[in-house]
Amino acid sequence: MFIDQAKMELYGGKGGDGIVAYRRELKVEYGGPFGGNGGNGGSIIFKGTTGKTTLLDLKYNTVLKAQEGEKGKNKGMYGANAENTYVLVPIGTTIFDQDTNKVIGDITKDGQEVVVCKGGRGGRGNMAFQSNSMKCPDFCEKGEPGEHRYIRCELRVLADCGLVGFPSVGKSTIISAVSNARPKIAAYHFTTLQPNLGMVKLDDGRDFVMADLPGIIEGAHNGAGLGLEFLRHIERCRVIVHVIDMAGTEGRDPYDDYIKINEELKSYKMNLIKRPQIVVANKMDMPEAEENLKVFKEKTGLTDVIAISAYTQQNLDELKFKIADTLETAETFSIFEEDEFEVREYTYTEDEEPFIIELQDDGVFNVTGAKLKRAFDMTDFDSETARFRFARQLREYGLDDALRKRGVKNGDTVRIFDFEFEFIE
Ligand SMILES: Nc1nc2c(ncn2[C@@H]2O[C@H](COP(=O)(O)OP(=O)(O)OP(=O)(O)O)[C@@H](O)[C@H]2O)c(=O)[nH]1
Ligand SMILES: [Mg+2]
Repeated sequence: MFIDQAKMELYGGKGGDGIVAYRRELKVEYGGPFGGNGGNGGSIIFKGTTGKTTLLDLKYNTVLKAQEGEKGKNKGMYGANAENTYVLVPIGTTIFDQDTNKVIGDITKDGQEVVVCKGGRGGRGNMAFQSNSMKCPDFCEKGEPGEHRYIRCELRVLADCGLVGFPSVGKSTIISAVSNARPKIAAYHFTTLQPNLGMVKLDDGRDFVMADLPGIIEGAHNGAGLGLEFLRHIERCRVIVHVIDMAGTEGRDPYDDYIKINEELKSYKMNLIKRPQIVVANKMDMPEAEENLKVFKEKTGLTDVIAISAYTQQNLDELKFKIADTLETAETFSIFEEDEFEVREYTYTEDEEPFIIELQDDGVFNVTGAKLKRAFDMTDFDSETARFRFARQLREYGLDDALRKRGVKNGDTVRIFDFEFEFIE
């Protein structure tokens, strides 16, 4: 089964918790803190491979969780960092953030890696908090939670050129005549339901990848037939090979077909009509073809139409050379603009609000915010010292002042995630 879209929910691994421990050595007189840091949680990394051609595997693994970091250990030893989780995807896979629609990564090379969901940092053990002012800390940090995100993967085959045209014009016959690809060929429409790639090798040593694409019909850019699904696969092709049934089998009019397909290419979002296009007149073995080609050239004004018969394998070399030559000067491009990629910041900038205060209907002041959540999640509320430290962090962030400004008075209730407390001046 060919699957070229998949949605997933990803969880980066939580960092391991730090621990509280003390020195208990025979010859060390005053035992100090000795609890080590937790290990970092595993990240989820997508990696391109030539060994895959569809996103089928992702369909069965819609929720993925990376491993947690190991807890810190005694004697100041760090917990082990968790292994990263790798997801192998075919070349040509784009990973989008489902919430923002931004591109997280576009995989166009074998072995290319994209960190899609980061694991959390390990929490610090009590040894890490030792300082001149705090000789023996009795608290530790919990591991940072990993990222959580919803993503969407889309596959657009990576080929140098793509065969485009109405159904049954002979696209699959052409690719099987010039490359190692062996797609199904038949006299009914939409024989090809998925893109097939073939490697075309020339006698002069050049080679390129050709994609046999499913047939396009009028209105495809609006989703007619199998429309957009297929047009998407043309996006990465640097050269478009426009195939026309010059015999006009099934009562087709070659000129009409040519105009309609170009209309679709023009209407599709990437303005595919601007790509270098090679026009191929196929089925030239048929009696009507010669006359039709003459009329076609007159009507279009085109002079360099490549006339072939895929069936009797006529003139295929000319076609191969024409494609190879055109590819030499065709632009290479990224199909995404720079501003379509997400810009990630793992450290918070100075001016970002560390928290948001909202007065709720029940009279409680609710405090939320990404930075605050992180500090909250990493606090071990069982430890009194850790609780004090959290309170101090809040003061450093300026929460006290902000609450006062927001009109919080002595005795009012303030809620921070799961915790409620009374505001006391
Ligand atoms: N006479 C003749 N018939 C051809 C030629 N090329 C293809 N055909 C026939 O045209 C029919 C359709 O060929 P396909 O290669 O399956 O066409 P396609 O464009 O891939 O069609 P879809 O996959 O449905 O879009 C088959 O019956 C082929 O044998 C040719 O050069 N001459
Ligand atoms: Mg086909």
